[in-house]
Amino acid sequence: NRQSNESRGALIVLEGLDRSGKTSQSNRLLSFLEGLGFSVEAWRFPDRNTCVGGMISSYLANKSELDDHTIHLLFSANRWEKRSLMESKLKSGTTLIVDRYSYSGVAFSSAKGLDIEWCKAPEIGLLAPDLVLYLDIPPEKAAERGGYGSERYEQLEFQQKVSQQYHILRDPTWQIVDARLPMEDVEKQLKELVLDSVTACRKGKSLSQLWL
Ligand code: Z5A
Repeated sequence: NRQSNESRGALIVLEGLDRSGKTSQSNRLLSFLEGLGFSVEAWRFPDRNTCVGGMISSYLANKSELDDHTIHLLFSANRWEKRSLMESKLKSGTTLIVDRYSYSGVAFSSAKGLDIEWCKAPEIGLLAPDLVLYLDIPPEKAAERGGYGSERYEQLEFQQKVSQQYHILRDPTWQIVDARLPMEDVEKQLKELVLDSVTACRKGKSLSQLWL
């Protein structure tokens, strides 16, 4: 219905390798949009606060072992359990800045060798982002930033494979931003892109679904 579309929020997703700056930039975008008077929330996946999120968190911390397919489906389930809340927030006019989404799910699992189409399948029907911001950084450069932590996947060799999978997933609608630039320069570019997207959604751009 046109009236609710006119005031809907935008679904904005930040993607990129570990240490590419997603968390820093999503905080800055949150403050920026709040400052302009928009209703906005910052979300992240995995959402470690749900039961499924707890299983994911334990896996990432190397406290449990799971088959690659199983953990893939848990990451997906973690998005599905937030889908209806996501839709109602967007329809009521709240913009969501989301740190990692389905593309992380597909990139990380296919980097382990799982079939990419199999990885996409459980993501079908999730809400499609209005804007994907890819923070582009060579894995070697990202590794220089503060060093990796001790979580699973935080290794250069694996991040190189993830980077290749992100390249396969990219489509022309993604906005690729050079994440090697100083934080303020990245922020400036992101702000412009986000403002355009928020404006388009307020003007009636309709919500769509992933991978369809
Ligand atoms: N995963 C998955 O397998 N399947 C899925 O479906 C999903 C995720 C959703 C958890 O991610 C892991 O789960 C992740 C993918 C996998 N594994 N890995 N790798 P997470 O969200 O908990 O962790 P992360 O995304 O990797 O977050 P991060 O380490 O916090 O990175 P970040 O958010 O991109 O970067 P940051 O915290 O903003 O910045 C990192 C450092 O760089 C920090 O010291 C900054 O001050 C510095 N920085 C940032 N920007 C700059 C610039 N421009 N210049 C210089 N220094 C900078």
